[in-house]
Amino acid sequence: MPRSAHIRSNAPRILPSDITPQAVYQERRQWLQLMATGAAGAGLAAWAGREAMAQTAGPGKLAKLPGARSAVAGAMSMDKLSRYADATGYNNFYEFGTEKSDPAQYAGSLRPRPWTVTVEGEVGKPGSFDLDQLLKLSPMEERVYRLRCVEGWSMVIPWVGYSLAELIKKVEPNSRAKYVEFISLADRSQMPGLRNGVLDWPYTEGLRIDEAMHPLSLLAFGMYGEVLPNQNGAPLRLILPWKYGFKSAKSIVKIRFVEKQPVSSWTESAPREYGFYSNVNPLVDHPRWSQGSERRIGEDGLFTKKRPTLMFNGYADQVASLYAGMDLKKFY
Ligand SMILES: Nc1nc2c(c(=O)[nH]1)N[C@H]1C(S)=C(S)[C@@H](COP(=O)(O)O)O[C@H]1N2
Ligand SMILES: [Mo]
Repeated sequence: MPRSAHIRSNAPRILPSDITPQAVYQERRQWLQLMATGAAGAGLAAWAGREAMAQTAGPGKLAKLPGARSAVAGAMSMDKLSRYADATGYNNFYEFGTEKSDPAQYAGSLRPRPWTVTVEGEVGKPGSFDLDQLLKLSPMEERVYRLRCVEGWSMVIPWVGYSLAELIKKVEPNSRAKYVEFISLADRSQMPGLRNGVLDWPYTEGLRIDEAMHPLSLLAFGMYGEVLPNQNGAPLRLILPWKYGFKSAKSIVKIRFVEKQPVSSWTESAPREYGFYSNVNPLVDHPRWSQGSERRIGEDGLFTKKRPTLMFNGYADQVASLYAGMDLKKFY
């Protein structure tokens, strides 16, 4: 992220608050107890699913988009959920401005429908997908992921979507498809921040194909049981919980399969600061600050201790094998 976003001292203050209402907390405890007894039979799974939905309901202003509790390993963080108000009010979406409060304030001009995603490059079946086609492509799952921003804060959000692999399989990548590039919408009539030259638009991100195919890589259409609010990347975005937040591109319009490693917008803007991999790694400092700890948004009272940042954001059991033998200081 550019210097301005990180060292600004008048950044909006997050008020310390008790983020989880008691009822929600109770439900979560019940669910944990259920899991602890190993009682995950069909009936109970349905019960747990209902509890999960009750637990993660949004404020009810947007269209409902429920998802079944995910069975993907690592998909259900047991950490306390972030408040919906924080998840939708403290955002990075530079197409709407660089202040954390800008996306909530200005993303109303984004039109998430109708929406088309174009798939091109090294695939057997290139083409365009309409949003409604994508919504029906695979069953929706709810996944509670920890998301850590490279700026040193994190949140815990119940996303709704399905593995990106489901879409990738449908378009049949060929043997030259070594990487996948994701391109966000860049429309000046909808995105006032594009007038600002802070990044080279459109916002572009990239993954190695095996990272993109990993079951934890989520193509998200919703959060808190509803469709995505505009400021969170409506109508569809990526969520990769083991990578810094900026790898999770929002409002995607194009997916391109390529042979050569693509250059993302952040790497282009500051290659020393933002590498291609950008795995959460407490051992690799950002050139201007440590990555060893983080503050959980909603927990940050004046005297609240920061949390230690975990390797791969705590998802090492699931993803470390993707990087076996790689020097992760070199490939940061
Ligand atoms: N198109 C686009 N995608 C983006 C960004 C952005 O500015 N534009 N910011 C990234 C960063 S830095 C983070 S931390 C996450 C924030 O997601 P959230 O606002 O839903 O928490 O989105 C990522 N995806
Ligand atoms: Mo970020």
